[in-house]
Order: sequence, then structure tokens, then C-alpha cells
Amino acid sequence: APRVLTLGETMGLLTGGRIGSLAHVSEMSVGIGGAETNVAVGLSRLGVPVTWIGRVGDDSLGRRVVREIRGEGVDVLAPVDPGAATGLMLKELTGPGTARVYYYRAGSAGSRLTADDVPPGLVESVALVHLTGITPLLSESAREACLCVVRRARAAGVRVSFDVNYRSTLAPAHVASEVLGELAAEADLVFGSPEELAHVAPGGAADEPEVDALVAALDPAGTREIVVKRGADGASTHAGDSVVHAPGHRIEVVDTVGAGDAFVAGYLSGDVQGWSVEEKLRRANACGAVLCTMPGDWEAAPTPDELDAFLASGGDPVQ
Ligand code: KDG
Repeated sequence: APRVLTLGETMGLLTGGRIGSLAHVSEMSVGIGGAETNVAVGLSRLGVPVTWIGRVGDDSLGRRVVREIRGEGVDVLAPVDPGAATGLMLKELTGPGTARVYYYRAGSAGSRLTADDVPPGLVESVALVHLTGITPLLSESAREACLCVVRRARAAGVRVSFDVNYRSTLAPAHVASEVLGELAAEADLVFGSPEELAHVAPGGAADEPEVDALVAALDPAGTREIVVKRGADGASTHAGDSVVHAPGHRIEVVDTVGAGDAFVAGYLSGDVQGWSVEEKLRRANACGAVLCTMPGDWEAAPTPDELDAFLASGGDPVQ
């Protein structure tokens, strides 16, 4: 399959050993997480060649990030920034299948990503570039890196994918609307929940976003794919005049964090291979569902065999 490029920040991830407030839980497990590497691992497991660019600190968590992601078969370009630490995220388990995340990432190495971290010729050599709304809100230089990659992709005829992935802890809504709207406007594929799409659609910040109106605002020419993610309720793709819906799956949820990224990986794996919208949505929903059945932001990302097994047993679509 053709290659995908993505860039962003991947952090150390400490997860509470049991349900309970971090004011009291005494043990945590160590891992890593970042929306773009979650997608990259998802793609790699599905057999799609993928490159990830992200800065890490000169520290053990940074070495762990590089080793883990490389170990998953992702081509990793991770400049070591001696001036800042690798970012950190704490996950507090608030109930069965629910969690709250705390970031310790302001000024981190990952947030110091620059346009110069993207080597000449790389964007032009891939089939698709995937960005999320997290990276451009990390810093001015990270925003420039995203804009530069999108400009280069557009100039070279490379497809651009953008997952809104709005994190309110990184920027207030009016800032996010401007920064993320700018990227969403340039993407061939836009992923988001109805609420997220409302943040990036011109004039879209209504309380009860009406999806058709948002799609019309985001894609007036009808030339792009707007993929509306609704978690367990499935997803739909609006492309031109057509709307395709695919149901979600009935599963026992262990941990939903990262499900959106697995969904995107499933969708993009089909996109770079020229699949139909129906096929892309079906795989995307299945990937998102499988990811929720085990703990971790990316560890449970399925291989094609695991997807087949899931769909053959217990992967009942919700009717
Ligand atoms: O999309 C899942 C992410 O939330 C997680 O893995 C970490 O990149 C991350 C973020 O910024 O929240």
C-alpha cells in the first residue's frame, strides 16, 4: 500500500492501576500515547507503510516513545530536543470504561516541533498526510509545521486528512475554531464528532449542531469526504450528494481512549488502497470497537486477521 505521513506529539502515559482518584491510587503503569502515533500504529498493524515525525526529549520517556513506535514498524523521525522534556499524560480511571486525562506537556519537547523537522521531499513522496487538531494547538512553531506540511501536500497533489480531535485543555473554543478551521478547510478528508465539526465549520458553533448544515458549510463544493464519528452509534461519510452510514458494534467497553484514532487508521488504510466509502467505514467502525475492548490508547489496534475474527464472532453491528 502507498505510504502515509503523520506528525505530532507522543507523550509518556501513566495510567492508574485501579479505578479511583489519583489523590489516592498508589500504583500506575507506564506506557506512551499520542493521537498521531496511535493512528500510525493502527495503520502499521493493517499493513500500511507509515512515517511519524515528532520531537522527544533527551530522556528515558523519549527513548521509550521512539523504541515503542519503531517496534511497531512505523518509520520514526524523532529529533531529540536537548532543551525540553518529553511530555507526560496521566490517566485517572473514573469508572468502568471511563477515564480522565491530565496533561503535563506545556513547553515539552514534542510541542517544539518545527517545519524544519520535516525533511525536504518527504511530504511529496507519500500518498496521504494525516494531521490532528492537537498538534497545531501545541505551539506557534507546531502550527507552522502543520500549515507547511499541508501547503506542500496540496502543491504536490498529496491527499490531506484532518481529524479535528479538539482538546479544550489546549485552547479555548474561539482560538481552536480559527486554528483548526484553517486546516480543516484544506483537507480532503475531515473526521470529527458533530460537536467537533461545529468548531471548525465556518459559522458552525451552534449548541445543537445540525450535521447537514455543518457539512454544507465545510464542503460547499461537495468535493471532500466529511466523516462524522458517533462512537458506539457508528459513523457516516458525507461526500458530495451522498451520505453513507455504517452502524457501530455491540461490545463490552474496557477503555474508549484511542478508539477515534483506531477508527481513523481503519478508514485511512482503505483510503490509500482506493476502497469504497462503505468498505472504509466498515473497517473503521470495527477498528474503533476492537480498540475499546482492551486497556491502552493503541495497544489493541487490530491486524486484518484480528478484524476478521472480531467480525466473525461477537462483532454484531448495533441495529
Ligand atoms: O486520541 C487519544 C489521545 O487523546 C491520546 O492518546 C493522547 O494525543 C493525545 C492527546 O493529546 O490527548
